[in-house]
Amino acid sequence: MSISHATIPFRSAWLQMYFYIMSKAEITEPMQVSDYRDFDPRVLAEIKAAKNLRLSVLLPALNEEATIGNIVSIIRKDLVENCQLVDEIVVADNASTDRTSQVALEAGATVPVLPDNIEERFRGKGWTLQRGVEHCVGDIVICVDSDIRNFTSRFVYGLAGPMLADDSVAFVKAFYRRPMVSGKEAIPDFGGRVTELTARPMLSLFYPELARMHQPLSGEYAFRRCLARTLPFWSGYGVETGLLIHILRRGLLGGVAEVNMGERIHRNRNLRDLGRMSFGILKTIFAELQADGLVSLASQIETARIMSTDLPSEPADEIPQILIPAIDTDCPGGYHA
Ligand SMILES: Nc1nc2c(ncn2[C@@H]2O[C@H](COP(=O)(O)OP(=O)(O)O)[C@@H](O)[C@H]2O)c(=O)[nH]1
Ligand SMILES: [Mg+2]
Repeated sequence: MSISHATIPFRSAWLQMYFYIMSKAEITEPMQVSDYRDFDPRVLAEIKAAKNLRLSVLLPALNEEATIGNIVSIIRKDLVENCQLVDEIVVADNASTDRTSQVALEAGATVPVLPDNIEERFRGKGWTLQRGVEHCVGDIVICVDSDIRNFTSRFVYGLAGPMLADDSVAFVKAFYRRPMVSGKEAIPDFGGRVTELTARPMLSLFYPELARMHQPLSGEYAFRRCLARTLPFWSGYGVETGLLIHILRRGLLGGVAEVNMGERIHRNRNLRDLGRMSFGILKTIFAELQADGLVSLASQIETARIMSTDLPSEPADEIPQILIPAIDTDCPGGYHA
């Protein structure tokens, strides 16, 4: 059958409309949302065994001796000894100067020596996490921040739940209520300032699918290891934002699920620290926007953060950050970098 010339533009217009509708469908399609209470760790351990999968917990840590021991001990007791959901607990210690490594080892974690493969100024949270991923042997890797004060094993089995229940889920993100704790006082819903004042407005402007997520910056998430190994990692604070943008760009948002963890309390930072974090996240988003061709900057952006109190003669606050390439370009799970 011959196709008349007249039908070609007609067909491509329909195709364009189809792709337009499909791209909008991805935007409006709500993400799969569950609650940690939907899952029972013993049942999950059975599913994991039946599917012949292994599960790693990865805890990035920088000077967390106050909380890391408790977190590792709870995971060991609840999810290694009481049921065999977790196969390894890896603490990626970013050259802590306190007893983080010793405490983690004593509590039963593996603490690999991280390689000396990058300039020291780029060894931030993202670099630490990616080095941890490189070490993990599990088919599923569950990342959990190690400064959580109200930690229970729900943070681990809650994230494992959607992944074990549904083979098409490749990335699971935690969300929670975030009180701000000061001394003995807890102010409800005052945490998450960088999320609401920096990340969400920027994501709303440029990546609305991600702005709809409950907690795009949460430090607790699970991925299939082969996906984690084919994603690039921003070396510092932009790591969570960058991972989501790369997942979106690769058309994998349909494999993302969210899980409600109730309430999470961690170390609340002062405004100066939150400003540094916001600066890092803004730099990440601008770099990704340029890569997506969504903005084009006429000149190089500044690399240092300036405070109103800084004198012109003082060195500005450098917040170095680079995008570290993926560990692998390809993986058997079908994710291609
Ligand atoms: N800030 C920071 N945290 C790191 C680094 N390496 C590992 N981490 C760990 O990353 C997690 C999140 O860091 P945190 O400062 O609490 O970030 P926040 O929760 O976004 O305020 C914690 O478990 C840190 O110990 C690093 O170089 N800088
Ligand atoms: Mg924290």
